[in-house]
Amino acid sequence: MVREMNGKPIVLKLGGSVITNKKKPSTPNLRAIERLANEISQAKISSLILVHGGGSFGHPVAERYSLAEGFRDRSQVMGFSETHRAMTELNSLVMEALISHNIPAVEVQPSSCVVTKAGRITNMELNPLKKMLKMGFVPVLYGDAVLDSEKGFAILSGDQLVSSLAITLDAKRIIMGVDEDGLYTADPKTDPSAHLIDQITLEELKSLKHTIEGSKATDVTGGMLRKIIELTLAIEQDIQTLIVNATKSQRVYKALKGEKVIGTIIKKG
Ligand code: IP8
Repeated sequence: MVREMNGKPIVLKLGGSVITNKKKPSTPNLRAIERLANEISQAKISSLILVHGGGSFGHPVAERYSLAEGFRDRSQVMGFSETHRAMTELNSLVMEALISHNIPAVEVQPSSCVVTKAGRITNMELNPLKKMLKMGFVPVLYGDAVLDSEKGFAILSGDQLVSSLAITLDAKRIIMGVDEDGLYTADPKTDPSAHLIDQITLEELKSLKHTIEGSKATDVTGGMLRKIIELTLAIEQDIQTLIVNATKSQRVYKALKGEKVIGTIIKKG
């Protein structure tokens, strides 16, 4: 009889800007990957799904071939292969670090198990992943180039994967490891009155979104908000989402353990 692990999974996203150097093409941040693998290992979570972003691996290649716009000409087919290859290259560095820290990680390639329609997931083969979780494995997914029933192909973000997996598998919570401390009331780089938000409801988030869009904020808030909007569907299902700075030591560890940590909690209400 095989012993099966139970409990709702935690879905952890490691942002591309955390695990790569976004300014240099195809440059991993090996120190960050190593430190995060150690934190994840120390946290000893019984049911965990990891998703990582593309950073300087997937994005520049996908952009060069305009993959996000869908199929237009044959040259993009090679671009699809190259984008996926760039992502598997980054993924193998993540896998190596996780396994060397004794985490039973197994990669799940989105390009092989997901189909989107106009960029949104419509089909995902989840049987192997569910079985992996039951057996105590840690499935590792990533943003990827995928086949799309309307556009030919699409770029599937890690954020959409996080939201979709959390809903389908009824996750305990979502942890978004990014390169900022959390959500701010305004852009902290340009507005001295900006402060970090500890907790926010979806309703409050909507009014914040208006403020920020109105003020044409830069990536610090605007980029983050776009990310959060992707997670709204999961939060609406009562899946608590926590944003933490994964570039800072012990934040992901504390978030995984459910300890008090600097960051932003987003709740349904
Ligand atoms: O960094 C996109 O994933 P993200 C991955 O989570 C690719 O947005 C292939 C560009």
